[in-house]
Amino acid sequence: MSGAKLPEEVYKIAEDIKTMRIRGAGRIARAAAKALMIAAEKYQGPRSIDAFREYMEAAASLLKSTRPTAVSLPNAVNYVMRAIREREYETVEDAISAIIKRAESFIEYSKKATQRIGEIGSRLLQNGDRVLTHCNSSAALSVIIEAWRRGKDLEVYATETRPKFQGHITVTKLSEAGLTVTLVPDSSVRYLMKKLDKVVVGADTVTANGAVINKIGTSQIALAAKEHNVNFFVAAESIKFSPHTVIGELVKIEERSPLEVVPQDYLDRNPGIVIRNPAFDVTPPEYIDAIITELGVIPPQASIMILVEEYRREIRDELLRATSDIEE
Ligand code: RUB
Repeated sequence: MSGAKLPEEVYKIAEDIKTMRIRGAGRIARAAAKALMIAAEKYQGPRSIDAFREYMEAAASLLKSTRPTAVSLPNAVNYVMRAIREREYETVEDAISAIIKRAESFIEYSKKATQRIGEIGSRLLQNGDRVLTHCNSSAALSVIIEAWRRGKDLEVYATETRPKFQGHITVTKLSEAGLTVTLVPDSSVRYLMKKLDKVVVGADTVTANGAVINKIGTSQIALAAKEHNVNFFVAAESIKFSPHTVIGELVKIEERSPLEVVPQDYLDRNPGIVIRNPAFDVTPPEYIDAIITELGVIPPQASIMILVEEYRREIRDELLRATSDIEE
């Protein structure tokens, strides 16, 4: 054990992700990359590469443990950590700058990818469209806001997104950008669907078979959209695609505290009532018309192509890991 302690800022970012002060799969990923950068910059431990690696791996595990569902988090951490997992360095200083460089390039790529999704996805919206979005997704908002900037007059509906009300962030962002927006209860979606033209949502994880894991309630919206022949689009950067799912690994759905649903005194008064608070759900590919990525628009069934293109090495490692378990 190198013994070097992680800087306070790293614990703070980890805590902010856990408690959702930093939230949304893209922002979580960038915050994790930034935390690794800070950890590297502030390293005060022994000047041995092994000690530095051990210290950075501790930071990586801490960050990965904060929230379980968005694959953008481990993807970001693994992308940055590859700087020291796969290369040898003469000095700790060289290893530190390699981490910083990779973290910076990840953050820059991720921001540009969200912008590019807006440019690509804006073409899927038409003048006069009534568009519904759910929760608060930077990628989905990038599509809607870019379409509006390009002169398309849109009527936007946003769900409240109980229990954490991320829909309020969405309506504020849209109205600050100049759009007219209507906030609606989550339970009104099927009633309203007949008046809508398109749905655009984000993703926390996209699996190898094209299923999309996003904020709880997304799959109900997709179901209602299918019923009413309303296009259902997902906006997701390639960092949301999960290499683990290529070997059939299931995505863990986060269960959050009942206190996000009811106050403590309700729990105290009703000890016999169980409260569940699953934070995400799975929308099967059959309910999704297209996934808008920074690399282009794909049918969900083509998700494996993004994975093979972008995560070849991770997939190889996953397959090796899976078969070595069998051989043991
Ligand atoms: C956020 C959520 C968002 C995705 C995509 O959930 O489900 O739709 O993370 O967001 P939470 P983005 O609020 O629990 O983090 O496009 O910004 O990455």
